[in-house]
Amino acid sequence: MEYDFKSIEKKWQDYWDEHKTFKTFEDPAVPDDKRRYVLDMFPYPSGAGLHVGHPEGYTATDIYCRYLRMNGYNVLHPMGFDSFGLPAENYAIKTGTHPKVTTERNIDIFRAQIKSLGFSYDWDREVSTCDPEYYKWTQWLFLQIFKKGLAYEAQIPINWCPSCQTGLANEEVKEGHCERCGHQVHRRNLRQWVLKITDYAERLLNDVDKLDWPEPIKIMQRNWIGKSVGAEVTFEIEGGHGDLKVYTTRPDTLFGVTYMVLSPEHPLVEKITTSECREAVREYVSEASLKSELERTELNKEKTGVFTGAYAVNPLNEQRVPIWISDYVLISYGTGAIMAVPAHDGRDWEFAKKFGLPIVEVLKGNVDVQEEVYEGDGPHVNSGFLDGLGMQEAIDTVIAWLEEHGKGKKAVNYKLRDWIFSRQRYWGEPMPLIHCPHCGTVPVPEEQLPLLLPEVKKYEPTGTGESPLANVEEWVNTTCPVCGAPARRETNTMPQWAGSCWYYLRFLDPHNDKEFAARDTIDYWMPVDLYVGGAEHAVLHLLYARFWHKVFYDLGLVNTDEPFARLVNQGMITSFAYQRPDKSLVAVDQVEEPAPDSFVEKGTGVKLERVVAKMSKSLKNVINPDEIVKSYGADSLRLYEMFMGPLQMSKPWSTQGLQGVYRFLERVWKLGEKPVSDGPLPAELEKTLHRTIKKVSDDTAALNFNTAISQMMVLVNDASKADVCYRGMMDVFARLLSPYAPHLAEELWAKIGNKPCVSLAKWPEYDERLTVSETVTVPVQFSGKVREKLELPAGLDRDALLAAVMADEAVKKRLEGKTIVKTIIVPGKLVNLVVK
Ligand code: ANZ
Ligand code: ZN
Ligand code: ZN
Repeated sequence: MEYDFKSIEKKWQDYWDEHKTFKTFEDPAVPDDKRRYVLDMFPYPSGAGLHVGHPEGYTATDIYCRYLRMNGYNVLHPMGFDSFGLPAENYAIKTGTHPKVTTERNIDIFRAQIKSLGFSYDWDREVSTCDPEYYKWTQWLFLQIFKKGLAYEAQIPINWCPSCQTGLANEEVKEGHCERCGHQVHRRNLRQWVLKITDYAERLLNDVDKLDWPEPIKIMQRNWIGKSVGAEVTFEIEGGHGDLKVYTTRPDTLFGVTYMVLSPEHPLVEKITTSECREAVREYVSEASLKSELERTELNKEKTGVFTGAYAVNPLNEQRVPIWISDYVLISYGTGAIMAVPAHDGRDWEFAKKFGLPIVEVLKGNVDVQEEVYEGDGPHVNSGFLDGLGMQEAIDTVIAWLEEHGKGKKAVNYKLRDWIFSRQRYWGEPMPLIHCPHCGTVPVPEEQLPLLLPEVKKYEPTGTGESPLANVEEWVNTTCPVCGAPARRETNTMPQWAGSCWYYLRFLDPHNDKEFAARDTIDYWMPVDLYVGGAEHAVLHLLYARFWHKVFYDLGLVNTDEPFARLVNQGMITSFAYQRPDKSLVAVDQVEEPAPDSFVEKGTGVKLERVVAKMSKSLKNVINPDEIVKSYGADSLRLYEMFMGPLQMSKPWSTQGLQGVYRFLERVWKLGEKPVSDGPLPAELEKTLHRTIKKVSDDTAALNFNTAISQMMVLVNDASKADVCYRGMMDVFARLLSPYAPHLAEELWAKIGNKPCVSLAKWPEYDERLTVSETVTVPVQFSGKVREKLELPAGLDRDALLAAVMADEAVKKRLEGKTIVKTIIVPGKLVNLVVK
């Protein structure tokens, strides 16, 4: 018989469904250290369907879950859909279909696609964030945050996308453009709801240290929070205009201050500007208001500014310094005003040069500060009582002096801003708040939740800055739940992040209609032991979810102060692309391969270079998982995506590689077709078998799936040499294969007469004495330079050797953030990785 993956896969998927094989219970008999919560970043069900990046992470967690289950763990492994948000709404507007309709349709497609891959989710726990049963609790949790005083309304300049006609969080603006639609973003004053994430800045920062997360993500979170330690210094403004406070990280440079700068939006600008300067200042302020924050702070940009005519007095030496305004000082950071030290700050230096302001050296470096800025350390000079001190010593000394004289104090600032939490859009959770003319803003009573999103005919943004909900009179007009007077509902909706801030908690108890999740289920499962997803969520989702979770912790709603103990980022699956000598790219269907590894353009015969690029429609190199499942089966897709390379690395798709994996599964199938023998295993095969159990166990536990697979290939190779299929071998191998290619494994398991199902069978054990093997030392080169020497089993073939090298921790470290462009392998002797 042929390897008929189609009917095998259907048969076992139906079996698992029917028997609810993967349904999970909070079994109290399972001890705490045998419970695991393994979570995927749930998908946003876009109209495009699943792409090959989704199954990568999902397969990884699925293998791990199946492995844990077979090792006696109680495993929670759920899946759901992040279904509110802008793309669905934009798509709906474009196609004239209600977002509810398109979202439901997309979810059905996604679910079917995910199910076709044989993942061991407990589907009874599926959630969808746009389901009223779900968002009832999003609203409830928001109200807890509101009642804790962590939500406030403010008129603030926000990022406004004129195309989406909505406000965007800073995190949704990429280089001045809307992350969703690419349109340039403007600044606009709007009434907004804001969450006080800054109240949690210090804890969000400190607790990063205790997370088992990839270092690059931890660094990004720290930088995003951006803690800065310095001082607030008070300067007196001449002419009885009061005080001017500045934030500086370098109070030690106070003797080098030669001017001050206010942000154009600073409230003192109006007050202190002299009549001679008024006109120029007004003009400058109005020009600055048109620029985005990004444009204003661009480093290379020529400095601009105007003098206000006013002077401040340096608290240390009583010197008069002119006060200017310039757009390189932002209103949103520190105090919105700075003391300028051109000798030792690059931006100030450029500004001083441009406007002919004096430059006074106060730290001795080896440069002439009139010619170039000096930002290094050194003994202080021209600095009175600070002379001779180094930077840190001087900072401490000045702060002590300032505090003693009431002229300033130590201060801490964060780059992190409060989180603008409202959107002027339709397709989101309505905010459960009511504006009463007598009582102010009051919560919708909890027993009235969910506050349903009203059905509307027009869900297009109004463009006025109000959400389309504002036009639904019968919904907006209500009565105040406190005093009964006529009142209006809040019409802003929540941002897409709201639903994904807590979905991992709803999975614990998805059908509970009394609470967002019963406390005992939270205590049973939390925190998430392993969270797998793309690195693109480094700061957005992961920071917001941590924030909400900490608030819940403070409210006594959850038992841990962090939601995700361990995080793994899957690498991106890229594709090959083909480049002409002028670096322009050629669509894949225009490429010919006259000889191995040589590529030319069809028609023209121009020589092409093969490069790695993101999959894109225009290059025709997008891989559709559905088609792969159709032609090769889910087991092949799963196995191939894991075999491509280490999970965390970015790797290019290769159809040849996929075919290689398919042939391997075919061999496995053929092995199972041989007559079954109950005889003892030949000695060599027995050794290979035990080595394989050990390697697959260790590698699977460490998420090194590619090397586990290559070891299974070694075993199948050895086992295929016999004319029979040894039951003793297949009984073990089916179990080892089961997490990876679960459908075929079930079939083989049944074929040798075992009762279903192998997915719940006990993981095999090995005899340590049978696993020792000869080893060789293999030098590993990076672009030709030997960087590591690895002890590896003798006799590995090219693929197995490469896989073993790539699984090494030291090698993985060196490869972080790099791409392998070429590999040179001499089995038993050398591996050279050419990296970029
Ligand atoms: C004097 C000085 C001298 C500064 C020196 C630096 C070097 P971080 O580390 O990012 O916190 N600054 C303060 N508020 C600002 C604002 N609203 N817009 C633009 N720049 C602002 O940077 C703090 C430093 O950035 C502060 O320290 C201030 O310049 C500037 F040799 O003060 B410094
Ligand atoms: Zn947009
Ligand atoms: Zn009222």
